[in-house]
Amino acid sequence: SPASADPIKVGSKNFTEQYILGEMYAALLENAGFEVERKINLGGTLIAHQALVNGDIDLYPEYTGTALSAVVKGDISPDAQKVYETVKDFYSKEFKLTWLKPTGINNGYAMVVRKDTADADGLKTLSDLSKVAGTLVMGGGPEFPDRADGLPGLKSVYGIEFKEFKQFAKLGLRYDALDQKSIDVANGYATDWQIGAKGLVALEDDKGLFPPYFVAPVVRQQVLDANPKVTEVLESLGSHLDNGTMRKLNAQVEVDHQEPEDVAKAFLKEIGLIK
Ligand code: PBE
Repeated sequence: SPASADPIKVGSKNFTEQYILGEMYAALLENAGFEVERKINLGGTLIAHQALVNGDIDLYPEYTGTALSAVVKGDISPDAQKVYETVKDFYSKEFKLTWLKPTGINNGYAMVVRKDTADADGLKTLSDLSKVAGTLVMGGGPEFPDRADGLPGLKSVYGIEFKEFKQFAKLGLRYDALDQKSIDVANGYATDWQIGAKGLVALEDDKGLFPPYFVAPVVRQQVLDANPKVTEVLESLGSHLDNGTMRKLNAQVEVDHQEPEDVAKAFLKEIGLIK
């Protein structure tokens, strides 16, 4: 039985995939006999990170490239292992936080356009986009204007400056706005079900602005020290998740309107990790 009587506080950021992953971590821990407190849907990256540093939560799912760009502010590399080691070392030294092993989900930004836009302007890559960006309206999330892997990176690496940037707190609304042609470009996420379902074109990052974004549980070291089993329990998820699987799970919540907790538990049962 667990060494610590304190509940383990599981957090997440504020979008569907995060709710599902947070619920998976919570269900795995409960299945292993730990008491869990859920603090799902905290807010954006820096809010979740601060909650972890403060001990308001004990763990949440984060993406290696996100930590590299938004927290570590390190040099972008296309090498997934190198990015992982960079953020893991930094978090350990700076915050006493431990990055457990990542899953197979690499959920990076996907700059997407409608097929008619791609056809009209011959767009395949972000370099192609740079030639017409001044005539296009972009829609993105609240973190995108400031993050190094957001608008500043598009400008410095590709010289991309849009006619206008519209901010959307809820990702789903960006896809509606693309449909309605009130925006021309959106910062999709690689695991969004909409990219395939709506026949959108994801532009190739031909100059390597974006790093890899593999997701892993980030956990307070103190909690791992008190509960050594937590590492094994959370890492059991590793090989079972990839982008295709995550897109399907995201659709079960956003299209089929199932609860993230139910989606998470049904998946864990299906792959035999919980009863
Ligand atoms: N991402 C894509 C975003 C969301 C998914 C990893 C770049 C992030 O949370 O940082």
